[in-house]
Amino acid sequence: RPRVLSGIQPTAGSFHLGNYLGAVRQWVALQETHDAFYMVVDLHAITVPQDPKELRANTRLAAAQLLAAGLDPERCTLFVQSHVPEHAQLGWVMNCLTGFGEASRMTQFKDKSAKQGAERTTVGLFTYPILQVADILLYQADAVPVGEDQRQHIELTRDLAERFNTRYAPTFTVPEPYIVKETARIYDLQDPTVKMSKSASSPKGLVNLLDDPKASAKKFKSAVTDTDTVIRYDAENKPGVSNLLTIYSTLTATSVAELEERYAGKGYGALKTDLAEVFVDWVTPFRARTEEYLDDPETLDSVLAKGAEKARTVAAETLATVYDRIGFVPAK
Ligand code: AQP
Repeated sequence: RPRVLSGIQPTAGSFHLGNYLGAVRQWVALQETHDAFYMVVDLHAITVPQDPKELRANTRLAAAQLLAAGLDPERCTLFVQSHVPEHAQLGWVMNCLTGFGEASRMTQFKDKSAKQGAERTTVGLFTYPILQVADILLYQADAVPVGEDQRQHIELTRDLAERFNTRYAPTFTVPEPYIVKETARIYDLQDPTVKMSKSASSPKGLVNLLDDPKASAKKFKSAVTDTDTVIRYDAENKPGVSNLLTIYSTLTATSVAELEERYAGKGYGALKTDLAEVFVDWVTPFRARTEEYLDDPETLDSVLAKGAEKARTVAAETLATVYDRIGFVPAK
């Protein structure tokens, strides 16, 4: 089976609809066909300040949401990044293989550091994509299911894998991004030209899965569309309606063409009200399942411990090969 690896940050507590449709949904499907490794990336979370209590709670909450979304520990390996020390170890090696200029070109860093200001930006945030490279290469992943915003980091991963393979000896699988075109970028409901994001979206534009479903329904009903009235997918000229059609289509497994037909002659109001209902129907059991996993932290922790054990077997083998190729003396 080909292997996939991906991760999600535990920073915000609740996942948002962009995280789910752009990434997690694909993770659930891929566990059926791939040898799948998924992790909660707590090491990445501390690139910005975290309250210790919240970080711990949010890490368990992220794992609970992944299980509620449909990850099955019998079908995939689910773990917490900091439980596998090889991530930080290979991360260092990758730091030493990356050019400063090369790292400086990462647009996500540029955006985030510009927003935070130089004083508050950590070196960790700067090297974040390089740790991500290590995350992926440790598992010899063939593909990395992510949203469009991560494409540049996967390109960096490919470059560094090839660099190491050329400089030392073929060691790493060079991974491909796995980006599902239709849901690669879910947009802010209030500003459908920017991606839905926990840090950049206005509260009204961001749909958090664990928020009160009634409040989320309201956000769909007041989503920004356009002055035209036709319900038609046209990402360029009608980004708001197109975003709603994408979300509707994915949550109900109905094609966009079918939705266009169903809503021919109807107004935006009907589409928004129906989508609000579709979302509430989907999210209500999701929230209940998340609660159930959270109510039993012992089981949750033991799922994560088992996952870490499985992950470490793979990660340790890769790291040992890397250390050997570099010329480190083996620890006897
Ligand atoms: N709007 C989106 N559309 C599609 N996919 C998205 N992802 C994030 N936003 C969208 C994908 O979600 C996965 C997990 O990403 P993360 O844990 O790194 O979260 P993030 O990218 O930090 O989430 P935000 O909301 O985008 O955070 P900020 O605002 O801090 O940048 C990834 O696969 C990502 O592509």
